[in-house]
Amino acid sequence: MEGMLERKHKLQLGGKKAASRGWNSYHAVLYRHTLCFYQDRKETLRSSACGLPLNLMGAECLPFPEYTKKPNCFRLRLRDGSEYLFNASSRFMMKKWIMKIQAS
Ligand code: I3P
Repeated sequence: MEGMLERKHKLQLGGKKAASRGWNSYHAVLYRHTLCFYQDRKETLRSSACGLPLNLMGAECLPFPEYTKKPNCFRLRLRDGSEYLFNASSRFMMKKWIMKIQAS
């Protein structure tokens, strides 16, 4: 699965507050056990990713309605203690991303 996602890095490795916690938009691509980010769709063809892929093994992914500044937020907690918030383009896409990430 792939598509546009807004991303906020909340906690870094070990659960410490991430240094840069603003929102950014990416073209996200879900491979088997990893989630990768690109500036836009054409960068996927060049394999030119933004940052390291997120390892989804042992991760937890759930809706995050507690975050009220964006409408379709979900939270991804990785096994290494880091945490990301994502905002999808619609409620339908949010549910689809969560389902696919949980199944990865
Ligand atoms: C962050 C930016 C984020 C904000 C975050 C700020 O500042 O304003 O939008 O998250 O708040 O630290 P900067 O751009 O200087 O990194 P929210 O929109 O979720 O509030 P935070 O420290 O509460 O994560």
